[in-house]
Amino acid sequence: RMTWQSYHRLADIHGYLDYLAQTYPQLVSLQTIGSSVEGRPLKVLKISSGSPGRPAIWIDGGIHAREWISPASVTYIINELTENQEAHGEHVKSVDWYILPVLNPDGYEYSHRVDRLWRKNRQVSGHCAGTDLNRNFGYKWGGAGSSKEPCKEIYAGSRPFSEPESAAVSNFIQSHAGSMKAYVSFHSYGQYILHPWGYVRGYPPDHADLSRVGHKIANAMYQAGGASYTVGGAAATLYPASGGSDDWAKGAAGIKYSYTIELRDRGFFGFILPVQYILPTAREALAAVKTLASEITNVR
Ligand code: 0X9
Ligand code: ZN
Repeated sequence: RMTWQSYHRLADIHGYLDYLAQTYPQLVSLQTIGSSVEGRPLKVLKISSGSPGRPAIWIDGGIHAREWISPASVTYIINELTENQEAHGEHVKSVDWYILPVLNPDGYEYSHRVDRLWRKNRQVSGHCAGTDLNRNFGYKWGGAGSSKEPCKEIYAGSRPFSEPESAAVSNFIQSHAGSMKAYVSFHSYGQYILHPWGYVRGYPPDHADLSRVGHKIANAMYQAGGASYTVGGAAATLYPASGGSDDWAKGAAGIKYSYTIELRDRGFFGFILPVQYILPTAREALAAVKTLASEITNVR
């Protein structure tokens, strides 16, 4: 049903999640954590093979509509952690995984139907549509690299968590705050492993840990798919941008290992990544989250 030889529409992705929940009820459960502006469900898949109280990892994809490789890679991760779990070792089984493959379903569908390069959600503000969900999180909201102008690509929204998509993610993660040990958001493009901070060119106190694990992730990704990823602070490496989900996960939710991973490529195809790159890129994404799992469980 699901393949990684083409980019799928939202209904296919959601249908695949429903199928997994029905097929593996002992391992997989599906929760709708909220609705988008246009009323589409925000579906989080939980993968858990054991008792409660274990460390958890949050993964999201598709914050930005046009970054199609992100939901494609996140659904590949889901496939491997469910239908092929035996191939991936103990650390994968000792973590609770919470995975939201399409955080911005309205934008994702709009990018399929109308405008391939659409980035934001589909909230209407005056004569323009769309809030940049990666400027709408409530940590250092409204600062550098965001805009108050609704027509801009980096419009931060009318207030922190003004958007139902970002608010739902924040409420859900906050309700699992104690167990959540890592936050990963998949974007494209550029081949970067970015850690906080994004709002300023500075680093949290445990910068050395974030950097060390970031380099481990980069090595694993290179082994898995052959692409090189650059590791660094988001603002220092890319550009300052406030109100990002990664900064919120670190600064407000207190999740130690918080990363934004910009998947392939380095700009030759950019957002319009040809389908033959889906599988190698998705293998890199899987290697990234497995590295995090082994790090937070100390199982090799
Ligand atoms: O600008 C963004 O939101 C991300 N890059 S993208 O090209 N996918 O739009 C980078 C976000 C990095 N994190 C923060 N600045 N907090
Ligand atoms: Zn993005």
